Amino acid sequence: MVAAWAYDESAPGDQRAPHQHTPNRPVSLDYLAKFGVLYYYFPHQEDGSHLEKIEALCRERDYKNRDSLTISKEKMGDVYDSKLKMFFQEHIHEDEEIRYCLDGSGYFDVRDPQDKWIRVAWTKGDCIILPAGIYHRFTLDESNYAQAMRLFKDDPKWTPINRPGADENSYRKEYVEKISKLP
Ligand code: KMT
Ligand code: NI
Repeated sequence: MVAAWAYDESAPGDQRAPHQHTPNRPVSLDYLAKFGVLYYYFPHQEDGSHLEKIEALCRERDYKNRDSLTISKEKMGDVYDSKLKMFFQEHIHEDEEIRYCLDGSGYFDVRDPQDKWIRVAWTKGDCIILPAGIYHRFTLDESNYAQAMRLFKDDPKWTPINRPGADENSYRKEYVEKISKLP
């Protein structure tokens, strides 16, 4: 299941290492929800009932399209390194990013309202929703393998808009405005 913590920029290891402070500084799901990062857990069931829960979420939040993506050297071949590099560039989207973990694991890093990185461990059964306009990035962890179901609204705006360069984006501004009003 999901766990989140403050990301230690000075911790050793490359992007796939956990980068926890010593001692670790855990972050709660309630804190993430305050700035729009939502989390659902649909554990894998042999009878496939986890997929029905995803269907229900899609109806509730109006997600009409989906695909699945395997992130591994074996599946991606020549584009593996460049894709991973792209996922780890800090960026926003003009729509929600919804990712259900079908298998494997990875890390989503999200910027909190103080612009600090929070690392969210994402493993099989975890569904994370990032709001439009939040700065984030993704990396595999040391297992080097993840299979993601990507859920989209019907008109997906999936181009990553990298930082810097996204600060003036209207979806970014709208998001900043929203979090500036937090209690
Ligand atoms: C994104 O936009 O950051 C991604 O789609 C990451 C790959 S899906 C686990
Ligand atoms: Ni993204």
